[in-house]
Amino acid sequence: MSSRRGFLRNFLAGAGIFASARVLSAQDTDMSQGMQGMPMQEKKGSASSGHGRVATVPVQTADVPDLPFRRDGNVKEFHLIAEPVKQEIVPGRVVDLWGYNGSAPGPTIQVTKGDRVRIIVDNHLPEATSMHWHGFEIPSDMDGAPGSSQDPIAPGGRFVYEFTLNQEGTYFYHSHMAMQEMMGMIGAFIMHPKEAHKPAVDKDFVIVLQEYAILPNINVPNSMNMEFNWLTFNGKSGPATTPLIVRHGERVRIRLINLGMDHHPIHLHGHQFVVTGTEGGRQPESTWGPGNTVLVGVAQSRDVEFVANNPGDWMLHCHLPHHMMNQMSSNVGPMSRRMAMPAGEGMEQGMGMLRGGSATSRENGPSLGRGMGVGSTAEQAISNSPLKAGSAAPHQEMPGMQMSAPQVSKDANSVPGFPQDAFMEGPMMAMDEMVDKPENLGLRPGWSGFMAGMMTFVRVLPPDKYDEIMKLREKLQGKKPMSDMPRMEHQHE
Ligand SMILES: [Cu+2]
Repeated sequence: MSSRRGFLRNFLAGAGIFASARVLSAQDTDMSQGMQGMPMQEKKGSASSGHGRVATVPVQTADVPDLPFRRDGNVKEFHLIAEPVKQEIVPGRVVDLWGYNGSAPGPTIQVTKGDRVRIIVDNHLPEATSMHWHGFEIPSDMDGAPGSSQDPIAPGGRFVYEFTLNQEGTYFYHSHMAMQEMMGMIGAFIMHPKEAHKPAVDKDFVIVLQEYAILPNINVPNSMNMEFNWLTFNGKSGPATTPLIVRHGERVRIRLINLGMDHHPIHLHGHQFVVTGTEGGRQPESTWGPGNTVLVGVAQSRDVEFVANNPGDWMLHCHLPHHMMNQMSSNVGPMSRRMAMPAGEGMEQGMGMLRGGSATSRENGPSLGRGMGVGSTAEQAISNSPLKAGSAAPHQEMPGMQMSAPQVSKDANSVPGFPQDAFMEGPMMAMDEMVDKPENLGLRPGWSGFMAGMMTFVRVLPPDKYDEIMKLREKLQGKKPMSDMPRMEHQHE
């Protein structure tokens, strides 16, 4: 278990794994007032085994803070600031996104059905923005549709929204400016029921799915691109995503929210789940059927629930192969490849439209029909070609990465199809220590070499391992771990 030492070192060095914006998490805020006097619940076994009315548990959004609120009479007042954000999506890759309150996705808002809420939105962007409340049944002039329900919020401007919420489910807020959506501007807005749905869950997680097109030599997403090379869960790509930690036997809900250009089939290993909710709220139990992959379309949310009855470290990931990669482009480059033919140089070559030469000529060759965008620029003109001699371990100079040799057979270069365009999975990509944190404690050494893009774990742990991780997390965060927070008490107004 060398990982603990590495973790502490990273933590002390301010590795930024917990760098969580300028907002406090829910338990530091007014939310805690509602919990005073409630005993910390000793949770053994599943909440669903109880009977009678059960309060809800707050959601946990790994790597994303909760938005605190201020109470003003019977109104919960939130303050959202639209602004540029610097975000480290994997160690060493800091990108310039746009988000809210220092985070992209923005902080998670949690309210209870019946709440009156006021949300002050300040625009600190260099251009106008809008704030749309996706799926909310609220007055039209509160809808945040730019041009129709209100004027856009000017740079430096403010708009104050106020409404009463009589819905329950997994909702979200987002900029209604299309290009801003592709810069990160979305956040979860969870409307809890007054008492928990049955069967009640012990853990309730939120994952926001996003995607960005960020060329290797720049930090700003290209919001016009149609292809994406950075795929994130809660603003992090694997292996920097934070695993969801559950006790063996608990009932778990995972709320998935998607805002991007692609639909994501999210797959869980080792369990069957049921879809219990959509972006429109709770689904009746008669519609629940077993599955292990749920397609989360653009602008949709899906709630899945399961009993974590199978101990282990189970992958949870988008199943689109390209969404399990990082920095995806057909440029692995001269580091590991011999010079080869250029990739697609423009739209015509990218779409396979020939204007001159033959399909197999040096000028066209494998560049034909390879698509546009990230992988197609002539400056990064490398695609399928044999690996350089000795390139099995050419990367020792990359700091922090473990970089052991990939497993490649001696005659690999004679096998059609080898090497693949993007040969970037395996031990040479491992960086366990760089992404060390309590939630990763005890994972199999080298695990990080196989986690990229929209990938994380659901770790179903026996009580002692669970407690060990929670204690470590508590110590390092200096507060009660979210997962052991008491159930929410609701004000009935
Ligand atoms: Cu996907």
